[in-house]
Amino acid sequence: MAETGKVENYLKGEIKKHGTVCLPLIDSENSTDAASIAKKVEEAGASAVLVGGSSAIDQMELGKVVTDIKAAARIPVILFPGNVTGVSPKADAILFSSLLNSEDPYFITGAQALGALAVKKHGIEALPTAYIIVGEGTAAWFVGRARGIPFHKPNLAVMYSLAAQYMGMRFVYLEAGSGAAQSVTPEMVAAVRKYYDGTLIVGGGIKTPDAAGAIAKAGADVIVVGTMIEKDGDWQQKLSAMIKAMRRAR
Ligand code: 1GP
Repeated sequence: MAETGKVENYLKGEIKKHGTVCLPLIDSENSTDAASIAKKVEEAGASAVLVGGSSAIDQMELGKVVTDIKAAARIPVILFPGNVTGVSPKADAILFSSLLNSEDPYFITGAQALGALAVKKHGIEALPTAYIIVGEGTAAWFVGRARGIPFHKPNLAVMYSLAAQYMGMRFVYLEAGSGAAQSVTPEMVAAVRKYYDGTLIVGGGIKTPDAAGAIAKAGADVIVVGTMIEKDGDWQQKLSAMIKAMRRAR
């Protein structure tokens, strides 16, 4: 069995130090200036950057975004692939994810088999992740053919998360989807936290310090913030307030 790698150990250290950490998501399709965004998120206190998106398919663009971020910031770059096209050589790690509640085996094991050798060849550290989609109507839900877990059914998320743990997945990502009108509820996060022993990532629709604080308090180890960074001009201060709220919460 392979030992846990550098990025995983680094993340564990960050979580130990801060309680809940923030991984901002830079969408390789929508970011015109990934380097300056990465610098700003690093200054605001982010622990690493996620790069990807459920409908990102342009690998040249992705490669450029990863290279630009690496040149501008010191925090690790972690790929967040929506498909095999989400693998890119210069990244430090990848959320090697199985969309557990997809109805299409392609998103559970198919894309993973197709992408695995590229991950190996480029020496990217794989972080074994159960990707679980909550709610519906988002791009991740649509593209991944997910049977979204209803927001008010925390037990279903617990079942999937515990199954993920028993299958050896050291990360669970509860995803409401980018730009979701509603984020995963603190009740669902708390229910999963009670049973799941690995690193718990929560994302989708988290836009305010209060929302981030409540999810952190419920037991999220990592909070992903995407849309807030892409759209709002004055986002750096807001992100820094969200990160402070996460750290205070635990
Ligand atoms: C999406 O969870 C991430 O995959 C981030 O969501 O864009 O809504 O912050 P937002």
